[in-house]
Amino acid sequence: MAEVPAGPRRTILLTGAAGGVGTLMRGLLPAYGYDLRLMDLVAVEGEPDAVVADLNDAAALRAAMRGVDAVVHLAGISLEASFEQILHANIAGTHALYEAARAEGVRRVVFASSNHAVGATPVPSAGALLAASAPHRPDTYYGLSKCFGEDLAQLYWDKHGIETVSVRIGSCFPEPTTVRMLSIWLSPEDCARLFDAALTAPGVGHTVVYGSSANTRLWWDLAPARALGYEPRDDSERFAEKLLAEHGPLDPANPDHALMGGPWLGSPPLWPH
Ligand code: NAI
Ligand code: 15L
Repeated sequence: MAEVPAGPRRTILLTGAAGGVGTLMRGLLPAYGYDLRLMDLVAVEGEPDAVVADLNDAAALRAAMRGVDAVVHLAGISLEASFEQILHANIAGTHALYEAARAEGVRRVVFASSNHAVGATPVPSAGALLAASAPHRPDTYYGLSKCFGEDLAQLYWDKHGIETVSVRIGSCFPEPTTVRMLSIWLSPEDCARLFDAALTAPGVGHTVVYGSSANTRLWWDLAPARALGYEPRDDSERFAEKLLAEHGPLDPANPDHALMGGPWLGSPPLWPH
């Protein structure tokens, strides 16, 4: 259970509130002292006050942004799609979000980036950890949109002084369901801890961190996230025996296992050309 901080509650705009992570965060973030203003393209179950609008609806987004202390930006297409779909939701949509933040004087964004921004990077050899400073290496148009979002965040810090923590989330689900996820699982509770750290750490400028629990089979350097005050408490290892029995270990000779993003780069394509 989170310790509710002393002091006034803060109001956060949560985009993508109807989605998987949004639903988990709606349950967890209020205990950290946040009041949530919700927004999504689709209705949010049980939340009649949620703003139902496309990110590209500038007037609706500005109204939703007005008066909030910070934004947790989850909205967008969360898997591979056509370039046109990704362009609209993730690239134009994230630009619209930063424009609304600038116009409304909101100074802190937590951006849901993804491991697929570096998904074409080979899985690190045993014991090695990939740095957050590793070059972008997207495995999909989706991953490319997260590279764009990170660079956009850097631009809005350098040009407009809006701070962002870009969290390259691994797999944030109640449980890991593949052997790959044993390395990149971010438990919902650790996700809330990480978002809280990203919302409260002072002087972040634009910081890129990996979003993972303290997994025994971790692939990533969590030091930049820990520097924000993130202290992960979960480890996927308790699921390892069952998942390894079901799927077998990762095989570096299998192209679907060789890259951090899993099979997303590989053939056959995940979307029609
Ligand atoms: P999700 O697909 O369940 O939720 C995304 C939400 O965004 C949906 O409710 C959808 O209606 C909304 N949305 C889509 N296009 C929109 C638009 N144009 N305007 C307004 N809302 C729009 O995705 P999930 O799993 O909850 O992920 C949340 C965010 O975290 C996404 O940005 C995803 O790329 C990122 N992420 C998630 C990971 C995970 O393990 N769940 C891993 C890495 C990144
Ligand atoms: C992501 O970026 C996706 O949004 C999520 O649905 C998972 O597929 C995750 O990456 C992953 O790599 O497991």
